[in-house]
Amino acid sequence: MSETIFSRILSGDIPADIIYEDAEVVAFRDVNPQAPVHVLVIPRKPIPTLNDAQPEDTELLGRLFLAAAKVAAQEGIAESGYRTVVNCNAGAGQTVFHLHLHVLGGRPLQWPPG
Ligand code: DGP
Repeated sequence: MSETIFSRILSGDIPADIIYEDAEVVAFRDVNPQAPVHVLVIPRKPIPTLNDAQPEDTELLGRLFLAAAKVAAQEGIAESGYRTVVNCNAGAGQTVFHLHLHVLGGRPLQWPPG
């Protein structure tokens, strides 16, 4: 798989404000935040898009969501509310082709998203 900005964050080549990590996933603040809290939760495993996730990734996908909830609690937005988003492919706005879960909160969020 080709290198991405996120694989370079995982390897330590590029700095990031990492706020949570474990054996499978890493969470860091988005460089271009769209809300007061905007964190990206990524698997250490390089899966380009959600379309590339396989049945053997089922537990890993669950871990991403559990990490997102942990991050939300850590950031104090669990009760007020937050949104998790996965953009899949360019038409949905995906720009970094290493699967990631956006965690957004800290302000009222509109629905539907743009
Ligand atoms: P997406 O559009 O769903 O592929 O989201 C990619 C996000 O990644 C976007 O919100 C900006 C963020 N991003 C891009 N480059 C960097 C970086 O070098 N560091 C950090 N922390 N975030 C980045």
